Amino acid sequence: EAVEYGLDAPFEVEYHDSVPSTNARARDLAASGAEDVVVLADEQTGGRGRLDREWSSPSGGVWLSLLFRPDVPMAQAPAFTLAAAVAATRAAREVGVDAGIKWPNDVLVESDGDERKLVGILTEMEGEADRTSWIIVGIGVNANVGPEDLPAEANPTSLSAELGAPVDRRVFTQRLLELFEELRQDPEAAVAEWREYATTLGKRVRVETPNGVVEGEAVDVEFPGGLVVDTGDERVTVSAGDCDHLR
Ligand code: BTX
Repeated sequence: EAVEYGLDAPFEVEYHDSVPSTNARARDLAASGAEDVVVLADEQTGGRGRLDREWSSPSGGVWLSLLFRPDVPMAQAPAFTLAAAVAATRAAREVGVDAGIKWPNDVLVESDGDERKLVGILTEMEGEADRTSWIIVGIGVNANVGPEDLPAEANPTSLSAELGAPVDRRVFTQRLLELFEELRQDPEAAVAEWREYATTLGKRVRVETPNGVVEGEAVDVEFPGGLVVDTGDERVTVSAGDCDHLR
């Protein structure tokens, strides 16, 4: 099912029927000086998650990467990951899928304690401490894909599986980009909005950080991307960048 995107997006759109990875393509574009581009694909043959994990990207999904050059220090970059999670959650809710965010970057559908993964987000960046050269926010939405085409061990779901019918990917993608555009103008507000959709707050978490394990109740998020954990003795802020594993 090829898609005629014809998006009216706040970004220049580069569409591929099939590409190894939209993030990799966006990195090439970044190296050639581009900005405000969205690379979009129907299928990825080498989609990537964090830590070089595979991200399965069959035809029918919304696999996209946004390349932009925000005028912020690199330390603020995690806020754009949270903004992307908020945009994806809102777009999913607008089509009727009750998504929530598991800190920092998983968008899930939760029911009866079962968490099904709907969206993955991978942010890459380059620059110096006080100046960001570019940021690439890769967003992978399982839109019109059957869960049987996704890795079962990840407990995946898709918009079409939740709704029992396919979504219009052009409309969904357009809305996702509009929402992200709005949120990226005000990353502090995006982080504040993140709280509304968080499935993590109020829960016990165990975060593996480079400085050891932090365990306690997740009580808040802080700009640009910290999760505040109450360990019982103290409040510790762990950064989105440090966290690979949240339980
Ligand atoms: P992550 O490291 O949090 O999650 C990767 C893990 O998720 C995999 O190890 C696997 O268990 C599971 N998984 C793989 N594919 C899927 C899927 N389609 N649905 C649900 N679970 C899955 C998350 O990384 C970040 C993913 C970003 C993907 C986008 S797509 C556009 C852009 N291009 C690219 O190569 N990556 C990004």
